[in-house]
Amino acid sequence: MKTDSRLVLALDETNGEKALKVAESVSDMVDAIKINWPLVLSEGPQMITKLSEFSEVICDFKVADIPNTVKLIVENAVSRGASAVIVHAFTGDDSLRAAVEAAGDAEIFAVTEMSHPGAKMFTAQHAEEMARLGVECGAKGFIAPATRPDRIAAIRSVVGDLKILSPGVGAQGGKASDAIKAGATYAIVGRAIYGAEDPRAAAKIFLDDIKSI
Ligand code: OMP
Repeated sequence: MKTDSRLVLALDETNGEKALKVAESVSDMVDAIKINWPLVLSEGPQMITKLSEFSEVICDFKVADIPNTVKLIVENAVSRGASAVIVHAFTGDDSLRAAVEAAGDAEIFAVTEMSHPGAKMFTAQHAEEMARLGVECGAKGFIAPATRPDRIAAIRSVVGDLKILSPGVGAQGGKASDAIKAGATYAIVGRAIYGAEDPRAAAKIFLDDIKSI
């Protein structure tokens, strides 16, 4: 995945036509488009292939299952054109290794600490451990919260040069430049871009913020 703009669009728009319109309008401004269950359940997994025609696609399926099921999901996503798949790390080493193996040349990104307040109950308490496990198992990137930049810095100290993708920018209150300054490789932005009246103008605001560092 390129690191030109360091911005990733979280395309959780559930109307396929609108989603494609937003994606096309900002595809030259983002390094990747992240697709999650809302769009896949509304418009079908063929959205992965459609979007992959003009952007790298990250399948944010937060896979959390036994190794065989993880393998089947990751293989399917990659065969449809995904460049990366997001999986949970709390499932342990066997499931993580199965994901990495199934991904082949595509990348596996592992969730460490989530961005919402409830994350403090469980994922935050084991975030560094999960990041360490992800490194050992071959994950190429990690999800860490833009809502708590100090936690991005903590995860950065564990994962070395590997990628960190930070959601929670915009609608959840985080700031892209703060996340990047703390060590994120990419800031992930959803509603604040796809929900804006002019998604391209909205994306430009985040790009300018990142460039201001
Ligand atoms: P907005 O809050 O609309 O910017 O969207 C954030 C996107 O990032 C959504 O697709 C979330 O599912 C995703 N996300 C989080 O918000 N927090 C996390 O801890 C992890 C993710 C993720 O894995 O991308």
